[in-house]
Amino acid sequence: MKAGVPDQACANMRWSLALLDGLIQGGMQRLVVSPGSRSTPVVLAGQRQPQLELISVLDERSAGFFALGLARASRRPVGLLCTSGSAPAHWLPAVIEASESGVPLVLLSADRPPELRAWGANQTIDQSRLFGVFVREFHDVGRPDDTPAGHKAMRALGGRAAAVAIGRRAGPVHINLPFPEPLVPAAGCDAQPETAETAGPSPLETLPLTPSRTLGSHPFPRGRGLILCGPGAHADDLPEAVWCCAEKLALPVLADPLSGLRFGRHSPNRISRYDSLLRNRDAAQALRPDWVLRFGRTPVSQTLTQWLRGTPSMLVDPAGRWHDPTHDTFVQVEADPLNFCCWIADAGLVHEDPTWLDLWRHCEQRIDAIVEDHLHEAPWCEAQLIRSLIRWLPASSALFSANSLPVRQLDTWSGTWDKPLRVFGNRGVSGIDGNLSTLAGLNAAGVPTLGLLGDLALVHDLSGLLLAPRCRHPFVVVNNGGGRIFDYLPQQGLPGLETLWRTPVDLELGALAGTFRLLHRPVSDDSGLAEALEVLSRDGPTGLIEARVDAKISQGVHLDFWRRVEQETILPA
Ligand SMILES: Cc1ncc(C[n+]2csc(CCOP(=O)(O)OP(=O)(O)O)c2C)c(N)n1
Repeated sequence: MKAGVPDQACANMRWSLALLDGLIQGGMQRLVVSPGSRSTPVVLAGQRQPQLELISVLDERSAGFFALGLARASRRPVGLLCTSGSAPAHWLPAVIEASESGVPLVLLSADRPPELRAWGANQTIDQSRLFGVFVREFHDVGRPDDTPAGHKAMRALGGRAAAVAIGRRAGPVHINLPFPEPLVPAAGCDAQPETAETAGPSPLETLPLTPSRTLGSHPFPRGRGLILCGPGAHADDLPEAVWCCAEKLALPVLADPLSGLRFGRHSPNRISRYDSLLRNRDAAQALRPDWVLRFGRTPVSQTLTQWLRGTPSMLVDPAGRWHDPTHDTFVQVEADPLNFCCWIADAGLVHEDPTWLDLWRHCEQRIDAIVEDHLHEAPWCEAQLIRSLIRWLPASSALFSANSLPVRQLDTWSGTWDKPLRVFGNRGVSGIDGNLSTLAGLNAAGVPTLGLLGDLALVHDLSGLLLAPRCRHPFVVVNNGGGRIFDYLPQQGLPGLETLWRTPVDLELGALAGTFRLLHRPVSDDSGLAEALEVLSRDGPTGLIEARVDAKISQGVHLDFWRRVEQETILPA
């Protein structure tokens, strides 16, 4: 091999080693291999895994049923490996049997890289979703990513595949592995399996657990922990269980705006200012936890997700979903969060450290104070708007936030309130589509909900205006000249920002509202807002409040605020 040319074959093998690491940690001890060329990187990786037995079977059909027998008897995930083309198709009858009888098989099909598919390359077919409904999960992993992050993702995938295969709905899992040539490494490729030391802190282990099954014997993380509640359709009684658990164990609870925990019963453990707080370097350093207990989906705050990257996390989800884009879950608990909270509060596994909670509380209060101070002077923008809307909303009513800046600004500015309020948002895929129609649906279901939408989100769902009369509260459209989120993203300096990303719309919102027989009030300060809320709630049909925000001024308010947080002393003296 020429000096300086990366050895693709060695990269393929390291990639495969990471996958096998995860599978072995998840309990796989045997891999049934049918001979072929494209699958070579996995065979070479398997030869270097002392804990893995490789068993060779020529005919893939027979290999499939043989693996089925191994898995049935051992009740462990058993791997199958073959080359590309018709080879994996021969597994199908065994896969069907495994699916119907819940036997844990992990199907590793080697493949050509994507650029060779559908171009007449030899022994190449479309292998994606080859086993249709007969596998619990299918993953097409793409070209090998020979970086630490790529290896971490592969290890996590191996752990997950094993966990799913033996999970509540046990059965086969299919992973398709495209390998570019060359497949046999040059001499000097020293790829080795990870050890506990070299693999880094995560994932230590990935298993589907229920408290009754294995958690009692599972090593619980040591040191300082925190609870993170992301967006989620949580049960109404979850907040109380989280507060009881957190208060008993002196753990801070980072409450996403859509978690259901920012509003309602006061708890000294409730933290909402993390997105701002973490912009201060000293605070971000001092507040770093050793472990995280997570409920719900990935939080709105990207700052938080990035900061937690690499921190071992315990993910609790009643349906066993894997909301873990940073691959840091070391144990995935398939359990009802409420039961889990009660269990962990009583299990005595967490060492209480009140100074840890005090530190978080101090920092939260510091940011509260900086917010008050900053907004006292700052020109009117979404920050004051959001706080005024929350203040105005009657207890037990609801707020729906559209995606893009509204939900992020809600995250930044809401703070916490003892008044019970429900907060909704479409964070499943974070679309700006259908936001007004969703708001109307919430209201039509009997939950009086105030909406907060960007101007593009409104335009995207114009026909939602037909449903707006079903709303029991006004809805607020932030008219700031298009998709202003891009002013905060790396695209902001690009030529064509205005026409290709920001895409401003010049809307006469009064006329638009009139066309749909909705009332309209333009506002640009708090007193105008108060009057509009009062008039639109009093006078029968609901209406559209147009919050006229100067995007440049608003961005100035936000950037100045973050700069202040960065520069001020946040930590206690
Ligand atoms: C259906 C859909 N299309 C495109 C996007 C990408 N996108 C995210 S934010 C955004 C701009 C939204 O602008 P606006 O609603 O005015 O909110 P602002 O950023 O100004 O707060 C776009 C186009 C998306 N999330 N969903």
